[in-house]
Amino acid sequence: MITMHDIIRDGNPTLRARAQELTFPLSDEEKELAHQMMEFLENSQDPEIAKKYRLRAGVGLAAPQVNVSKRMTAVLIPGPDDEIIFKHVLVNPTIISESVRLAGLAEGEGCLSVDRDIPGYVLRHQRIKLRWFDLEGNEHVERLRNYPAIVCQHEIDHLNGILFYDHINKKDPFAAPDDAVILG
Ligand code: SB7
Ligand code: NI
Repeated sequence: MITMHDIIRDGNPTLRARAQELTFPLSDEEKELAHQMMEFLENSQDPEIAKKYRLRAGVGLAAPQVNVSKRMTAVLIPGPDDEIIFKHVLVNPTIISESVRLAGLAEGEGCLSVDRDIPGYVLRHQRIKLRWFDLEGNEHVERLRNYPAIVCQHEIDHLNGILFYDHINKKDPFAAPDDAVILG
């Protein structure tokens, strides 16, 4: 299983590289990694398992974070009472279109690969149209907004060597356009 020991931290050059596209069919190793990444998210969101293995809770994990420079990321967004809002492994994800309007989390963002808290708004597109492939090579297209859109943009950034704090305004970390949506 993947634990915090497998997750590389800011400073490791893999986190700043552009990850490679995958080709289909995926290898058994690539499929196994995808399952392991999703299992990490499930474990990290289970209070007992997370406590036992000292996992930080995560809603996403990108392959470069486990030192695999490939364009694959797992996303698991839980909703209220055991509902699941979004659960997919995204292979070769791309944003086809995006809103001009921006959105950010009131609390800012964090990252399993960044061990310190960095305050400030990370403003991202409030709405995106996302295209990706599943493990079998089937194409998916979905429109996302607000939190799920933010998480997917954080993950796709990892595939491009970008970390959340790159987006924070250095002079005024909480500056935002008047029409930006700040999500409580
Ligand atoms: C807040 C947290 C995340 C995404 C967007 C806002 C995910 C944190 C876990 N990760 O480091 C995944 O890359
Ligand atoms: Ni991250």
